Amino acid sequence: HQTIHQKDYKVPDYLVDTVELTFDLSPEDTRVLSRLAIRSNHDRSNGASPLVLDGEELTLVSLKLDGVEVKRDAYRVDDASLTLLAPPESFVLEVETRIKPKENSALSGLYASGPMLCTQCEAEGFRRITYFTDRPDVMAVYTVTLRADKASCPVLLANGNLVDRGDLPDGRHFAVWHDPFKKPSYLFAVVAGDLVHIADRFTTMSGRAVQLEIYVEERNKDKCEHALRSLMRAMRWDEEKFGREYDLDTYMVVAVDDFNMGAMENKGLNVFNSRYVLASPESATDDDYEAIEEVIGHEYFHNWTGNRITCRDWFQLSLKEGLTIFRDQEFSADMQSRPVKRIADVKSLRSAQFAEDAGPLAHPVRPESYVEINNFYSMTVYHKGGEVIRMLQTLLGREAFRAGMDLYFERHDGQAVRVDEFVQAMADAGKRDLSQFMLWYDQAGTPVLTVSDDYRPESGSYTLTVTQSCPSTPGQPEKKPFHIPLAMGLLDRDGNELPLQLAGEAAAAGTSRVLELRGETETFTFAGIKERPVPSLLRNFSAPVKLQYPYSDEDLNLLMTRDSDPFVRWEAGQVQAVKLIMGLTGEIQAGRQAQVPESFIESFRRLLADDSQDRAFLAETLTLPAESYLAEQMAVIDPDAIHQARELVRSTVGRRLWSELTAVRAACAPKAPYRPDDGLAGCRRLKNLCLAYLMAAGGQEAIDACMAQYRSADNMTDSLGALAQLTSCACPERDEALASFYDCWRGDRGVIDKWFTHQALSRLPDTMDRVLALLEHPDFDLRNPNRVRSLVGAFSQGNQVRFHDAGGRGYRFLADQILRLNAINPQIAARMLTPFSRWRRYDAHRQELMKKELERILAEPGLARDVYELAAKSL
Ligand code: HT7
Ligand code: ZN
Repeated sequence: HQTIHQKDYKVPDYLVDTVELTFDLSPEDTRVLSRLAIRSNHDRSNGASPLVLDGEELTLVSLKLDGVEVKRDAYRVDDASLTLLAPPESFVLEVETRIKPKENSALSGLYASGPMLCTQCEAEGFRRITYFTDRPDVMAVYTVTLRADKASCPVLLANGNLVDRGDLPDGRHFAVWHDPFKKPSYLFAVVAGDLVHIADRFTTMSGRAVQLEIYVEERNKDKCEHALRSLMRAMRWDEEKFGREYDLDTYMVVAVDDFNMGAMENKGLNVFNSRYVLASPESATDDDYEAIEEVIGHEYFHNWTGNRITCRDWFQLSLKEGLTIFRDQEFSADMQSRPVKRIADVKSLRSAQFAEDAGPLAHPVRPESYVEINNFYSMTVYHKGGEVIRMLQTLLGREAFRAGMDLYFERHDGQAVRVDEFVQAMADAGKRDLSQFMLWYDQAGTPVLTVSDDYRPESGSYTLTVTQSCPSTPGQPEKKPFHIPLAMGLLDRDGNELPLQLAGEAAAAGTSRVLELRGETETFTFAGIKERPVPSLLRNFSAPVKLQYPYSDEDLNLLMTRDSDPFVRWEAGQVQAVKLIMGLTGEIQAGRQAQVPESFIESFRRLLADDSQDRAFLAETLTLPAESYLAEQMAVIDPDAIHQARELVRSTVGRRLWSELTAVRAACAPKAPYRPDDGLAGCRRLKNLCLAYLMAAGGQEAIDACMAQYRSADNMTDSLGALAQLTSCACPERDEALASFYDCWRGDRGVIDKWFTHQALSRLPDTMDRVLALLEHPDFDLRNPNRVRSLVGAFSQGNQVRFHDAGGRGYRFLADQILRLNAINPQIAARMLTPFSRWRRYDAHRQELMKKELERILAEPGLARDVYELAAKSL
């Protein structure tokens, strides 16, 4: 398998101005006629370069150049390309190919999903539809004619505007679509099938009417309203926050059940995984509603950050993905609670991206090389990439950042550019030198900030010394210091925020400021400090770094109760919880009696008694760090000891605070029938967290409370809140609830996914057997990515203690499924490999077992590029 390097980028030898495609659609056998207007883009003084068109899994039927059949000795075809040996300066190429959508289980290119045909072209799926220069810097104007059977395929959609439609002989019909915007092939899309839609109109800020349409299968028609409303909110938000207006007359979203990722931002025709469209009050949780709004927003925001301005090459993927993640995070923060959203984003970054950055698959936000680009749709490119954009906003301030965005749009609209062009626009607008900042794109690894301080009462000066370091990552043994924004404040012992005046400054500049770190070690001296302060560091998680400062318990309590920054308040609680659980883990490993200290229980008691706090924020504060995050804190991960220690804390809290938890739960009980937008999602979260602690305490009373909630729930959040607890309880009610849940929801794919997931997440020792049995369940289907994620993904990525069972059954199970998936859907197979990439972090015995499975995978003949790359790099 070949490695592609960023440094080898060359401008394309040929450009394509227009693409005319005609599809004769049928699931078994689709004919694709492509008419390309091509012109040379290279120096031809020494002769014409060959034109290499990418193509995979295609049957070539005919090839004409300017209307004349191309002679057999003038071109070459292999299983990855079609090469014209010496094409003229400018010409029209007509290529006819045939493809088999129904056999396409990789879900890349044109494939069948339920009663429809749809496409997925990012990153390199267009070449599975027709021969083309399938790279993002070749942008063309597309006209697409779709022909299909009218009865089975009444809806025919493609990008842009519908310009013609009509009937054909033999019960067929056609539609012609034209997209006036130049676009790269990865944004091409068609959808054809028996679909219905709901619609509304949106009037843009300049007064243009846009038709919004959500397409689904008939049975889902009443589940689209939330997606449509979310889209309208996203459109308005982008106008208000970034001055960006939608540019076509229609915006279509189609929900499909078989989809490799979350959704796809194809110009004017988004294709969505149905889990990010469909919602009804009975069947969707509060989290589902939030996720739909976020993903709908994300794909919409791509229209400017990704589509109007796209990537020059795939190494620049974070140009569109990091920026669009940042935009969707800001959108969600404005739609709900900003602090709670920030905490959720930081939690997921620290659990998953930090782990990626610390392992064998670590790569920079802008990778230097890849074997399979699909493997780089990673937490690093997306979420660390989003943090990099956020740091720019923190460094420049909101106003200059917005000016930088405007300048970027003004300079590069219609172009395929690099990350450098984006950062240059920011540098110019903010009048800043951002050359050192670019290291965030090109150096992998999570920097560690070690902070120490020194207070001098005699001079009233307080000095912070910050040292940064970054561990080696594959191919990058040494790192240069990063340019890091460190947002901070200082608190006196009563929790008052102190004015911040750096030595040499004439006056204090507020009580919160951003210190800029550039060198390996930096010192900052504050003047006029009357007593030793407590530093409030990394406010709002201003940089994706690990922070080390020797806080005392007293400092943490002060920050937790008094700091003005909600992130720091929450984080102070997490630091305490991590300290506690890691201590208990050590005791358990040493075979000593572990006990939760009284002070911890008391702090939870105080929190539960405080009804002034936002309920969702309180729920976050009372949630213990995830086992995956705790694992990251250990030199050698011991999943059993971590699990036992965390469970000990949960059960102690449950037992000792039984009445407080019961009271808070009762106070959160619903007073009116459920509505997803009733503003009580935080209440439901807190209530279900209390129930989880009660269940951790054990006993029939908790089980009865769980069953009562399960039976009486009028919404999925509460129903699952109870079911999730019952699945980890060795009691007859567990099977009763699971059976009743299945009977109630069989046929609803999204809900049955949850049924699989919660069984896979069960903490009970028989989980592996249950998962193996579920593999044989008639509803399990390895060809459906959501189902694979719901069982195989949930078990191996969300159930540390059972997956890492020292007997190695979890590992064998995962390797078996990866090998089966390799032949069906390599992208999904590769995604399932993540847990194995962390093998070095475990004890020698588990290392040996995981390594053996990786070797077994690598020995498989016909291993897909996707799986090969990750397995080989992991070893
Ligand atoms: N830009 C989209 C990426 C995507 C994708 C990538 C590889 C394989 C399948 C895929 N489906 C969608 C999604 C997004 O970030 O918006
Ligand atoms: Zn995206």
